[in-house]
Amino acid sequence: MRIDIITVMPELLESPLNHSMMKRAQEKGLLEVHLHHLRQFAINKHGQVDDMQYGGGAGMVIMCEPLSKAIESLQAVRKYDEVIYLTPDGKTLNQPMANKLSLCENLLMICGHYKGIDQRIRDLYVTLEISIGDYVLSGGELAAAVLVDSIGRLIPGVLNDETSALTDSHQDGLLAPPVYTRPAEFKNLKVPDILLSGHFALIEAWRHEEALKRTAERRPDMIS
Ligand code: 6GU
Repeated sequence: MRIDIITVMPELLESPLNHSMMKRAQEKGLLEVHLHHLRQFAINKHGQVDDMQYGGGAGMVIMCEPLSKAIESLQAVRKYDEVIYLTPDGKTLNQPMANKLSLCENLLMICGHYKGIDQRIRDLYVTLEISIGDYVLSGGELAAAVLVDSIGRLIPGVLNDETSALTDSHQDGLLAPPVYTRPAEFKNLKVPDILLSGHFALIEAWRHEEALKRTAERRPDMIS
């Protein structure tokens, strides 16, 4: 998969995308992430990419011209499965959306900043608007990093144990059960006996039971 990201703050994306799992995905050649600085497409030599909003009100808006140039220069080279705008008024990201996007070949992501981007860019180019939750971030970059991570780890071959994404919280509509590692006893707290029993079928049944219990307690909204 190839992901192109247009941003005014590429620095905010560099570290999260170049460590851990996303680093491995890229080293394995399974994921390519290309950052594009919107300033390259500024309207003047001062590097201007934003302006005051029509109708008045505080906050700058990212202008049509630089964004349109950036988007069209990328679309001239390849066809994108989705042009995604990261915005708090988008569709809230969930696991089914990440699963679906992980099957794409080419994604283009646009990070807003300040008050956002001119509505006409959304009307003309954007095919999908995504929010990562009901709270406000200073810009779309951290949200884009979250989105790339949630998608990138699902690309076949990225995770070490390919089955492990299947047992994530949310992947089967339930929260994940508790997990334990050595030692078998820590500060008087014991690992549940069943996990030491070696009975794989019983262990799976226990895990399912714990997942149900945890989901019912913490996220009753997820139990239909
Ligand atoms: Cl995608 N952008 C911003 N600026 N804030 C957010 C968000 C996105 N998702 C949740 N809050």
